[in-house]
Amino acid sequence: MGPDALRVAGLHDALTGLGHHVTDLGNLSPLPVADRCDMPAHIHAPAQTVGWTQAIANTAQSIAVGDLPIFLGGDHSLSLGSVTGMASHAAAQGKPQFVLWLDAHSDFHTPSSSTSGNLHGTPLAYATGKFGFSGFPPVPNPIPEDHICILGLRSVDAAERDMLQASGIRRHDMRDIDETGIARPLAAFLDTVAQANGALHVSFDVDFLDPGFAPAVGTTVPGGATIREAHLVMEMICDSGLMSSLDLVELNPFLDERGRTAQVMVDLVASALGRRVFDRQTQAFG
Ligand code: 6HN
Ligand code: MN
Ligand code: MN
Ligand code: MN
Repeated sequence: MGPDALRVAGLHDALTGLGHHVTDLGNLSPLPVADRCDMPAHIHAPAQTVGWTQAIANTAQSIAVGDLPIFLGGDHSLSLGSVTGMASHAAAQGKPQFVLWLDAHSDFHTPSSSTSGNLHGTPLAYATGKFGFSGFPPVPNPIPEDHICILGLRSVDAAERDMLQASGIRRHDMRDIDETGIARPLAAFLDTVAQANGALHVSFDVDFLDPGFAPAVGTTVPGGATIREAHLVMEMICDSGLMSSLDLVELNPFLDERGRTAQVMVDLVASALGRRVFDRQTQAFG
């Protein structure tokens, strides 16, 4: 239902209104997989998630060079496919892949460290290719840890803490953002991506936002980013010209209030893809 809520909220028209040519590939289907899959017993829907991971990674790799795919969710487990698929896409062009993770959570579990059994808590760990994900497709182009930046953290499980601590992932919790503003850590990361001439995948989990502005997500955590902080992130990403792919994930329209979370997400994508009040350099409107 998440992708349809984004469609109904006007994602297509918002982007065509900015001069972009938009193709909706429709809803994907998971590739058929075995009934069972070699994963810990507490993991939910392991075989289906493997099928989705393969389907989404294949689609990501098939995107024409220069096109910018937006993966609409749905569960954040879709990023097992989108991130690894886009990393292969970048590798085919000789470009290093970078990932900006906008989320209250670090999503850095392995299937065995996850206590909830929900695979939406695992995509970043999978994308690094460093951990055991038996039953899942191998990761041909793992993302180096220092190519990953998480912004918005305020809920990290004990096992994730230990693994994150031992990793080179850049991470900024809400306190960092309160103290320095969100622009400073983001600008530093964008600068790293630019220096490396990298491809930038942005994974936007609705729960990055404060639930007061964005209630339509199952894993709300109070104390998140404001609408203005999120727009600034998207505007800076736009100005950088670096974004090559985007996930919009975890939108659950059953939890929304008259579609307002979906509308916020559409407006944020518009900011990432060129909507402006006026140009900062020329001061020209439009
Ligand atoms: N998300 N750490 C919790 C878990 O169940 O592993 C929450 C994960 C949330 C997942 O943000 O997409
Ligand atoms: Mn989920
Ligand atoms: Mn989250
Ligand atoms: Mn997430």
